[in-house]
Amino acid sequence: NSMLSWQRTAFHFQPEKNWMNDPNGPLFYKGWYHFFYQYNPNKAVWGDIVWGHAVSKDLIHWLHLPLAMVADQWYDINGVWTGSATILPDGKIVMLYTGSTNESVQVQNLAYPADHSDPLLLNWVKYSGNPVLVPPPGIGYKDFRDPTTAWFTSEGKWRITIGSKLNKTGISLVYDTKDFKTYELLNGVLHAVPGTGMWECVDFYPVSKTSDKGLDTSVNGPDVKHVVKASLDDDRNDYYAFGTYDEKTGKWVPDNEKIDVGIGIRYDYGKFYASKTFYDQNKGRRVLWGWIGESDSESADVQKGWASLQGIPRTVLFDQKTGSNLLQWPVEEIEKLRLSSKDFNKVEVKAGSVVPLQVGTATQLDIIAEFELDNKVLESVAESNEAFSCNTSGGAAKRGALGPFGLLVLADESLSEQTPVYFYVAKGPGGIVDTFFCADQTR
Ligand code: DQQ
Repeated sequence: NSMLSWQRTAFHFQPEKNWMNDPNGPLFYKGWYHFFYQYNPNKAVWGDIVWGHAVSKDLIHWLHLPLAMVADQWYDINGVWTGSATILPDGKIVMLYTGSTNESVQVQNLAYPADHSDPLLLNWVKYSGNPVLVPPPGIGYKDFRDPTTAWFTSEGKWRITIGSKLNKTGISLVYDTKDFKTYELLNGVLHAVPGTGMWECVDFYPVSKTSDKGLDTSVNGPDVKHVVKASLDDDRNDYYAFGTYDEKTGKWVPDNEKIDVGIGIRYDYGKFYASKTFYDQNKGRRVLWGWIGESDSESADVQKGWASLQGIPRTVLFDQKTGSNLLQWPVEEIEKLRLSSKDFNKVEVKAGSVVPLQVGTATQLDIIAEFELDNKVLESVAESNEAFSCNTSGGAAKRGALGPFGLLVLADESLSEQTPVYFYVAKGPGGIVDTFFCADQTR
């Protein structure tokens, strides 16, 4: 493992060196996918945050560009923090981001490309009237950050939401604007969930109930569900929920309050944080970016000279089959990286067994696996009241009737070191079958 930690990625996005965290302002413009990210140019630990910038034709192969924005104004001198892009109907781009001021107050700032004819969007201008938003009365000056992409309302205004908290209740404030310079705070919040703490990097977007096309952020209607996602500062995971959005009041109501934002489903049960989607008008899909932080120590990061990477961008869709979750799939462009493949068919995995797969030599693997449960076994299993959780149910080692099953990756010969990426199927009251997808890093 000490060898592995020195390797750089081949598939995943990372800067040439030093520290990276949240994805920022992803967008497609004049033939290029743009990716901005929270970056420390000086060291492989968080701090001195500016916006790194890279472009790609396929979301997989990246060209590193100069920093897009640095901390050079009183309103962002302590950090150019997370933000989102909005593409206006005339094709112009506005960027909203959080600045940490000279007094470490979190404010929202407006920036835009210096030259819209430049497909690489190399130069960025910060609006002279910044900051455009300061924490409203009652909100902590360090609890006001990460503006979303704006969506267009039927009133002809743009609307954004910004995560915050009130005591231990996570909330998301809503603002209307006509010009991205002056804003009006709506009464009430988009949503609030007690006990979830500070909501970072809130994301809000529509998904289609009936089609597998992605939707522009402003789309609404009877065929649409709205996703709210929050990154819980206390828990360091990204939680989402489906619900109904009422444009008139600016409020969103979860479909099921038991699986509300922050207490229900996560995008990912490995390391995945501060994620953000964007609508890719090039391919008519919604794409999810998420930051994968390190599990290793800070000193190990410093020693190797870099820290963290971005997950492969994923296409997200409402799962019409279950109606209860999103379907996530690595963007189709990933397939171009497959130089050779090996197929294994009809592998039978008996209870308690490990089946070795001879994959040959490779430094990178991209695995597609399909599992089929024995129907007879499925039927014979008794219903259980026991709640399963990737985190607390004993990982990949504790056996239940229908799981865990999956793949042991990064395993040594003796299996003393391994990372199970596994499924767990639980049959609950009423015969309802729930499938969990987990990773176990304990070994
Ligand atoms: N990272 C940014 C903040 C955000 C946090 C600072 C989430 O804007 O809340 O680097 O990881």
